Amino acid sequence: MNLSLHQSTFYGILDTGYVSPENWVAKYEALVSGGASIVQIRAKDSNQSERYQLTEQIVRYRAQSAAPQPHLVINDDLELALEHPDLGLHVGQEDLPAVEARKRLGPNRLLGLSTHSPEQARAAMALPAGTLNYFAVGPVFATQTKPTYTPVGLELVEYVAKQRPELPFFCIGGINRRNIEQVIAAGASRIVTVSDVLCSADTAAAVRESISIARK
Ligand code: TZP
Ligand code: MG
Repeated sequence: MNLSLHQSTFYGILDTGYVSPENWVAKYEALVSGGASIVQIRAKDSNQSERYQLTEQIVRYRAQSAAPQPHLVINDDLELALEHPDLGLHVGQEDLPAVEARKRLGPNRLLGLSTHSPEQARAAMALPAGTLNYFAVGPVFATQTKPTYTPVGLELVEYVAKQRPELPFFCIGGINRRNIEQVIAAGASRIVTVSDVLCSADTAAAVRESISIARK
């Protein structure tokens, strides 16, 4: 599989905090048809069997779909990622260390890491080549999706962009169609939005609009 993310602009998250089980596959489909390059399954409030079942639904949908599918990653569940050959993994600072995760995943799956400070971003950029496929920077703005985290502000986006990292980075947290322009102006070219697109009645159109603002 081609793991290059250089053409990618939008990263979607299928989050159980916003999407009910009845809408699970339809919202995935909407993120994909809007143009998401990566979709993450984030099921923080689900137990293991629910998480497996929700993942299974998406894996099955992808297998029978004729349309090209984006990368699919699981939040913080290496064992679940290893169950399905086309799953990647996203880890946070408190999760399995990225070097360890890469060893377990092998070279052919997507691996991403969250960062929340200049130190963490520098550490991500300094990991051995081939460890990460991308890192995330945020929360840029305050957000109800991750309410206990202090926003890092556009300053961290500017700082990371100035390092001109070879590794693609995605900005996340409180980003919506009204403020994407500010994030891009700070030097980003890739974004993640969760609630803005998931809470929209037309998620595919919201993703499309986000991408077109980001690429302007
Ligand atoms: N990590 C940092 S901020 C965040 C995550 C998962 C939540 C982003 O959600 P939203 O709704 O786009 O602010
Ligand atoms: Mg985590």
